[in-house]
Amino acid sequence: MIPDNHPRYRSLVARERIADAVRSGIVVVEGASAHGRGEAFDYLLCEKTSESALLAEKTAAAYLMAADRAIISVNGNTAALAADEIRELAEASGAAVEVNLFHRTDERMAAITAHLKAAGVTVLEGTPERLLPLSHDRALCLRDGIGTADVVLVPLEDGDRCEALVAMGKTVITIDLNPLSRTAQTATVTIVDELTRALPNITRACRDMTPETGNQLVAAHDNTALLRAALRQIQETLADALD
Ligand code: PTJ
Repeated sequence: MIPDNHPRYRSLVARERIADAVRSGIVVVEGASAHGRGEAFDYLLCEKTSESALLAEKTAAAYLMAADRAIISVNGNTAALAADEIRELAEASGAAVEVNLFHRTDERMAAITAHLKAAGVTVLEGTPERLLPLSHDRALCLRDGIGTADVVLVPLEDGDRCEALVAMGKTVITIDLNPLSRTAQTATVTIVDELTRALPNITRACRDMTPETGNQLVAAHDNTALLRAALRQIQETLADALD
């Protein structure tokens, strides 16, 4: 039991959730390693949402609200850390939720779907098809979901699949604490922020969005500038520590 006055309470709770979810089969062991990489980058970002990340979150909300067919793609880590936040974002944005896994097994698909449903998330279900230009099961998705979506939110995504989604002409929004990852560098909108801080900010922005603000955010969007701002943030953290 982690005392709630512990200075690193949020981080320790998240780590414990990931460990529990590894034990229950929702998160793969590789997901625990991915989480640790995220923790390290979050340290360098002072575990806070930066101004540029908040702008990215508002821009993501603008794309989601303007979409014809928006999908939130959920993997094991996202389900374990943020089932409630996913439900709220789906409600606020009108986006549908699809479970889409890198390490895909029928057992994990069922466990993650059940976990999301228990949190009140409506999950798209159906027969997956090989619709993404990728080998192996990473190509599988639902035709009525990611297959025909124009906007896809893929938190903690792998670089190949992000590239494949962009190559299919989709607007890809990612949440990734590593601004140097291939996903971060390839996505249309990269949110360099921690998942459980980012999702409520996107939800809030969806609720407050007007068509005028949305159009302005999309017109002004510059992902390279967002990535550079995140790298500068890390540079400043390191420079301050050296002072
Ligand atoms: O559940 P599955 O089978 O779909 O597998 C999911 C993982 C995460 C294992 C898979 O997508 C994967 O291998 O991802 P990567 O390529 O390791 O990328 C994960 C990225 O997410 C890394 O750049 C991490 O820094 C980042 N990350 C980890 N935890 C968080 C995060 N970003 C935001 N918030 C986090 N909590």
